[in-house]
Amino acid sequence: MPPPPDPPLVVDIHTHMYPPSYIKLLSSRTTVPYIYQPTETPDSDPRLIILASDDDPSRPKSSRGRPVDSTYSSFDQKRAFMRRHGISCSVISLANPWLDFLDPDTALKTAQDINDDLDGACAENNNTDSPSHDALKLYAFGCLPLSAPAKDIVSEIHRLKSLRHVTGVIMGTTGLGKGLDDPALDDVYAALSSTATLVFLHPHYGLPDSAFGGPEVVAKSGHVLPLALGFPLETTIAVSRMYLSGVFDRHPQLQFLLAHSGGTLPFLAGRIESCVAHEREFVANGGHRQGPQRSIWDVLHTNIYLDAVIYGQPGLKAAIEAAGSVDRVMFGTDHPFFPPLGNDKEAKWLSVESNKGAIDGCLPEDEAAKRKILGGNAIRVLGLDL
Ligand code: 5CU
Ligand code: ZN
Repeated sequence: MPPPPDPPLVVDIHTHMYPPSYIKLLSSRTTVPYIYQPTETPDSDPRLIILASDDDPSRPKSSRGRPVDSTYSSFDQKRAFMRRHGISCSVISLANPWLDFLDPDTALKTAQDINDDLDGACAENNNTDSPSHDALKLYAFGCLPLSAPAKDIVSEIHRLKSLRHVTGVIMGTTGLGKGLDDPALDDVYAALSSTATLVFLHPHYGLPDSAFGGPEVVAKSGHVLPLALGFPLETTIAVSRMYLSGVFDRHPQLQFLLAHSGGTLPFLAGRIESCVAHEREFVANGGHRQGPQRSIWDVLHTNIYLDAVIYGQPGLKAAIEAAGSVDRVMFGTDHPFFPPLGNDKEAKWLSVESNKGAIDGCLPEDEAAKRKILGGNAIRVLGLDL
């Protein structure tokens, strides 16, 4: 009998942290995004108030947003989570809203400090000479000072190449403030392309409350509407705008990894393609505007990777299909968001189990494909040394 195969290497490419320096920054603020330490109950966890809908003035601050405990900032807790779920390597990223809210003057220095902190923490973790070293590996996506002048953003993109444990960047959908189809981003896209820097695109702003019937309707189900629908649609709209405005025509080398399996893009790509083919505004159909030059499927298969953070088989099947192959989909957990809500501190996280379950369910007979999604693709694409 052949020996049983080694267990797959599991790499988590969607796992966040607010490093201690960032917690300090949020704690120093009183407007969104901010961290509120309840003074009335000093022993309770501080509150994380980062979404516009979190800051509901009809509620006391001590119950706005969500509790933010040490899982958000502790590397020990990250490792404990990895051990519990059989994760060999995590590519950590600053969680939303990154540095979008900073003054242009402070953005570059803050980004440099946070990126150095993340790289340093990964280096310390991965140091095999350290007495506390274990087999778990950490890498990071850096953050960009997007409110700073474009030249500073470009300089940080280049500097990040010298940080050994930084394997790409995370960013939101606002770009320089006007979205990712803003022509002013061309120098940034050129720098990302020329340095072969992978961009992990992640939502934060969702949709306005009015899309859901107003703030009263949103409040009735807490975070469900903004997170379940607002986040994925934000990603879908951002990438569709990039596509329609020709970003991928002008920058054919760009590489984006889309959070939450690309929102609804895998499901809607065919409809986008059809609407483009019938749009009279576009030159190809007799109009005056250039319109996208490439098929959206070509962009999906060449410029885009999708994470597997979709919590179910139908969504994951659509992601694999839209990505064009199992080679362009990567496992993630979204830790520390969506923690178990019971008292069992050792409980497995539903988010991890449902994402792993979807991979097993979609590819029941294909061990090689499962291994690619669980870790092989991340190792190859991000050049991880595991
Ligand atoms: O679903 C997610 O990715 C998240 C996230 O990253 N940040 C957040 O505030 N909620 C959910
Ligand atoms: Zn996330």
